[in-house]
Amino acid sequence: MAKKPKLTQRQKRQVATNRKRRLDDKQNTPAAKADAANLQAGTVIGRFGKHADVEDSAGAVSRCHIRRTIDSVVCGDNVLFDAGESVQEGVSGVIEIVQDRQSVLTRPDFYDGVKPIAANIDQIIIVSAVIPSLSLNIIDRYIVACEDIGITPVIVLNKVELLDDATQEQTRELLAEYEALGYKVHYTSCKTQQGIETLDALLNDKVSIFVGQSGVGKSSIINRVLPDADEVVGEVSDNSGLGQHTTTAAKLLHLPAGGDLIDSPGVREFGLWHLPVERVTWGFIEFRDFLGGCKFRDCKHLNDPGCLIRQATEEGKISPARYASYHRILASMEENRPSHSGPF
Ligand SMILES: Nc1nc2c(ncn2[C@@H]2O[C@H](COP(=O)(O)OP(=O)(O)OP(=O)(O)O)[C@@H](O)[C@H]2O)c(=O)[nH]1
Ligand SMILES: [Mg+2]
Ligand SMILES: [Zn+2]
Repeated sequence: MAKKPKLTQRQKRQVATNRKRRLDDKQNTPAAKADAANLQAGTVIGRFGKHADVEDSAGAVSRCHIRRTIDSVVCGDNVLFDAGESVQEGVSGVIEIVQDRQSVLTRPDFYDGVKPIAANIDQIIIVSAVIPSLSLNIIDRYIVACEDIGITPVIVLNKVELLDDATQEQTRELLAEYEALGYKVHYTSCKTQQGIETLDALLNDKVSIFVGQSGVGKSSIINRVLPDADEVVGEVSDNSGLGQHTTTAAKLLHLPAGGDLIDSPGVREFGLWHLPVERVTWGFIEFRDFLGGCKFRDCKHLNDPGCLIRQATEEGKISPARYASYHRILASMEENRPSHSGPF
C-alpha cells in the first residue's frame, strides 16, 4: 500500500479549500438551493410587467419579483419561489428558479427577439372569427408555430351566429380543408352558446392556450366555458374594424374538473420570421410527402422546374389556398420586419 504522502501546511490549506469548494458546488444545484432557502414549488398564473403571480400547491397566490438572473417567466411555468413574509407595494415573494419547460409557445418581437408566450401547454386553440375578419393566413401561421413545437392545434371559428346561410356554407367549405388535413375545427357562438359544450369537452385535463387576433372572442369563450373567469371583454372598433387589445397579459385559469386555460393577448399579425424557411415548409403538413423529391435541393417550390409541391397543387393534392398562403408567409419573412409587436 502506498504510503500516505506528507503534506506541507500550504498543501493542507489547499485541500481544505478545495473540499469546501466542492461542498459549495453541491449546494449550488437548484434542489439544494431550494432546500437551503426553503423555497416552495408553484405555477405562474399571471405575468404583469416586472412581476408574476405564482400559485402554490394549496392554491394561495403570491405576487413575486423575478430574480434578475432568470431569462424569462411566462404563464404555465413551474417555478421554485419564496412567498416572502410581508407585502410591499403589492409584491411579497420572489421567483428563484424556473424549472425546465416541457413545451413553450414563442413569437418574435422586433425589439426583444424571440419571446415566449406560455409554457408547459399541451393544446393550442386558434380562435378566429368573421369579425374583425376571417384570416386563413393567420390560422396557417399559428399552425406552423404549433407544428414547429409538436403541439396539435384546434381551430375555432367564433361568432358563427353572425353568418347568413350562404356565408356559413362558404366558410365551412374553406375550413373543411383543414379538417381534411386532420385538424379539428369547431364552430362557436358566445351569443347563442352554440358549440361551447363540445369545445368544453375538448379542454378537460389539458393545459390549453387561446390564441388569435384581437377581438375574435378568446376571452368571451373563456367566460362561457368558465363563468367565474370574469375576463374583460372589449368591443371591436366600429372605425377600424379591429379589436382593441383588451387582454394585455396572459393569464392561467383552472377548470373545476381538471385542466387549465390560458387567455392570451390578441395579435394583429403572428410573425414567423424567427423560424428557418424549412421549418415553415415542415409546418405545412400536406407538403411533407413531397419534401426531398423536388428536382433541385434548394427548390423554392415556386417556379422551379421539377417542383413536386407545385405539381401536387396543380393536381389538386394540395389546396391552392394553402399553397398561396405558404408563399405569402415566406414573402413576409423576407421583408424581415414584423408589422406589429404587441404586448405579451
Ligand atoms: N356577435 C358575437 N360577438 C362576440 C362573440 N364572441 C365575442 N364577441 C364580441 O367580440 C368582442 C371581442 O371579444 P373579446 O372576448 O374581448 O375578444 P378577444 O379575442 O379576447 O380580444 P383581445 O383580448 O383584444 O385579444 C366583444 O365585443 C364580444 O362581445 C360571438 O360569438 N358573437
Ligand atoms: Mg381577450
Ligand atoms: Zn419544390
